[in-house]
Amino acid sequence: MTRAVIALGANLGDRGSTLRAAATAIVALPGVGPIASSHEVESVAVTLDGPDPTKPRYRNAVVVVDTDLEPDELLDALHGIEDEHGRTRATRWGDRTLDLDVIALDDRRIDTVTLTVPHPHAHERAFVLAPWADADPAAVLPGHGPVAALLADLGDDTERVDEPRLFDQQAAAPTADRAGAAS
Ligand code: PH2
Ligand code: MG
Ligand code: MG
Repeated sequence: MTRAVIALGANLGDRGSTLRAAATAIVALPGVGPIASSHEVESVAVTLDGPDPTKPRYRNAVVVVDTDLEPDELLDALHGIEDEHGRTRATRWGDRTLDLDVIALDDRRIDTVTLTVPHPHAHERAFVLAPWADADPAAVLPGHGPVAALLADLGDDTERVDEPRLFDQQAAAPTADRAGAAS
């Protein structure tokens, strides 16, 4: 069983509905179960040239799940959910209806042509760190340290959206209960 951290993002369409539908679809995948989820946050679109206030703003969120899928199986399943929401892949870092990124898989390190874990840019993106710390205040980004501390160093430029968490089920302490289970 692997604990997986998945970042969700959208800046086109009904972004909130899309993020909630995607979270529901993720935990409905065979071999995937919910652990924790964040509220939604909003932030300016970051492009290859830096933050761009002329682009539609993003909604982002994070879900933490347990899975017995292999990393490539999980990635394929996430791409399937992106496709169901009309995701196109024309421009790198272009506007998108739904983006699902694997941020961490326990403390595993993966570097293949299709998947790099931990996500190489997670530590420099408040729109990943803020919802991750919200879903799991004790989370640690392997190789970088506690997520809450990374966010404090970086500065949080995201705004919390006044909506419930993406799903109801919430383990009391997503990281702590994992450590306890392993010892
Ligand atoms: N995702 C990107 C590019 N830029 N900007 C924000 N605010 N949020 C994102 O999720 C995001 C982005 C590429 O995946
Ligand atoms: Mg992304
Ligand atoms: Mg992506």
